[in-house]
Amino acid sequence: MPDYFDVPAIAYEGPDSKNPLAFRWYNPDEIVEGKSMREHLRFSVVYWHTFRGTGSDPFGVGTAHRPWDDGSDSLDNAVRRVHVAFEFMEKLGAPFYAFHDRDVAPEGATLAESNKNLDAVVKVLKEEQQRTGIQLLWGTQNMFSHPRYMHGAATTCNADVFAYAAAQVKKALEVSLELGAAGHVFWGGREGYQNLYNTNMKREIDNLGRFLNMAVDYADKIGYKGVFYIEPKPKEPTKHQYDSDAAACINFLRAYNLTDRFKLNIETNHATLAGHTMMHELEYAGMQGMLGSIDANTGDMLLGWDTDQFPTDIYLTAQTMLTILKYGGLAPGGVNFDAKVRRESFEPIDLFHAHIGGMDAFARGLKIAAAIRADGELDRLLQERYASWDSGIGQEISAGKQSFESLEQYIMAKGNPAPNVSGRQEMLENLINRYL
Ligand code: XUL
Ligand code: CO
Repeated sequence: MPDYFDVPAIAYEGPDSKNPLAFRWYNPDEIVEGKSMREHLRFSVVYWHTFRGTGSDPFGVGTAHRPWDDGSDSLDNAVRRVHVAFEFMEKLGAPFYAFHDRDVAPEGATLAESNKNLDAVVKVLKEEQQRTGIQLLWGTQNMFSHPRYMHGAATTCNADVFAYAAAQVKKALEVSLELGAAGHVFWGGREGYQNLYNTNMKREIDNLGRFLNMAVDYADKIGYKGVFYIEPKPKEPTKHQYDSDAAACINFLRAYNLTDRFKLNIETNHATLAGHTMMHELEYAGMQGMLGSIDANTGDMLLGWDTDQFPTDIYLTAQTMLTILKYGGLAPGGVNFDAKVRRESFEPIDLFHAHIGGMDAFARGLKIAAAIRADGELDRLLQERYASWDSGIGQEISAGKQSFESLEQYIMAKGNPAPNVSGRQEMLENLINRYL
């Protein structure tokens, strides 16, 4: 097998290293809170951006220089890409990857032909997984690129397209089973609307609930036991996606009896498009027991779309890891780099720089979060803030032992509530800065 990247395996060299092709923080075997960094972070490389991204944007064609790719839709090209991908992931030391069905194998003229192409590539993926030990974090299906899905897939107005989508997911689940995927993602693709004048929202959302229940039934039937994830995103491509944020997704999952089988895959840039922070979305999912996995990336404050840039901001990764540690980690989910190099970074080596930076930012975020937790000061301050709920009237309210009438009696007798205490916003922000 030829070497497609003229790069040695990326090693940990420590914070003082000036080598751009080395890790300064990600030290896979280093133990943090009793687990190795490798186990905490479970890094995953995405096939769609890293091996299929061309660097095109709405204003111009692709710029990416990928000498191994002949640009054709041939199976040969697809199989060669598999070898490139595994060489890349092996050299990077990423234990996981993720793909959509159409990322790895060309779409044929019929579904039967697409399935045949997929089978041929899955065979090679499986061999490469066995050779390297790299595993599939999650599989998924592309139900948004082809024109048949212009009105959506599970939420389409065209029942035949719903049937096509069901058959496509059936096959994708068989692939997830075959490759031992730890999870299977449903990102809403074109499930949403541009205009409520032509949309029967109830019918569309009922159909989405029905579709995902059929997916669960089929997974049970074939014995696929991976976790299902919904990936919230508020807009793009439609102006209103049904899975708009963590709260909307959890409400949907409850309404359609899907919470046993589904968790959420929270993506940073989607959180910010929804007007939330990543920490908010993680906290919301975590407190509901629905935090599954994350798509790690970042947007650009000055661009209004899903730019999917690699994360380098230590504040962001520290907040992300603080919340993830609070809810007991991500496994069997992971930190999946749903991120792309920017158009100007067109050389293959840029793929390494981008991932190394993202992995280091997360490793550093993990260490900062663990230090904050070990110190315990933030926790103590939080507990103190809610101390009124740990005894007396607060404890009784929490235990369900009070009513409006008894509370009226209580406060009438007391006269005025106990005085408020400062929220100490600035002090807390300064406290976090101490660990960075
Ligand atoms: C789209 C997005 C997807 C999902 C998988 O914004 O994030 O790539 O992660 O379908
Ligand atoms: Co994503």
